[in-house]
Amino acid sequence: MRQPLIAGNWKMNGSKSSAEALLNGVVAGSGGLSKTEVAVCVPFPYLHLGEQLLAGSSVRLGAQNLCTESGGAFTGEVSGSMLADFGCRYVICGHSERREYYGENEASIAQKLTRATESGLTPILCVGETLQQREAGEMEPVIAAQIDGVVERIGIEAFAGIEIAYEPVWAIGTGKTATPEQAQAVHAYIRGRIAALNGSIAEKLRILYGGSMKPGNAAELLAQPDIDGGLIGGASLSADDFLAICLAG
Ligand code: 3PY
Repeated sequence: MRQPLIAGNWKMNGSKSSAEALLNGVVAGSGGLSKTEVAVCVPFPYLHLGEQLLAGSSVRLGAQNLCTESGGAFTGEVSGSMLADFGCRYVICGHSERREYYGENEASIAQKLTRATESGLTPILCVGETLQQREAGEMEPVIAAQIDGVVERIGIEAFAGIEIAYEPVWAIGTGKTATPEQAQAVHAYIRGRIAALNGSIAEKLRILYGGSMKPGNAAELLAQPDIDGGLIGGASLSADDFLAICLAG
């Protein structure tokens, strides 16, 4: 039995005061959420606030990125151990926005996954196809390459400490959502790909759905057998919407 994980991905949104209000709102509403694990992945400058305001609650703190290196002369970068120092449990790796705008690829993502687990963090590895790839019938080979390119670098055993998020790029920030059946089919494909290498890791692996998950569609998506939670973009910026999704899990 996999406990659902609902993780908010705030992206580059908010201010000190809105972050404070949102963190307080999530904590205030999280009391009754024993069935679902809840996390918020905040921008780096708000990690300290997150550490302080989430203390004593069951809501976990996460970040949205980390450096490929563990420390040293890498101006502007943030290491896994720094994130751990601020009480982070999770870190998102390889989000499609980072693949598209910052040139992340399987080699750099694999390094980030290693740095994250070395620092005691649980990475959330994002995979997903573009609309063009889906329409060209390339969804499966694209997802397979994203998974295999990491597995061949870090080994399948590392997936015992990793969460995967399937985020169809065409559903990110567009308001379009994969239907529960479309999402379930890809989640089952991902689990099958991992199962071919290690059945027990695949069985325990949490595969989250991301891509315009909101209160209105969360229950149906989360009811699918291979959907083990959500990585929530826009809807995680409202405590009420985010908590409604957490309750649907
Ligand atoms: C979205 O739902 O927009 C996301 O990108 C979640 O990571």
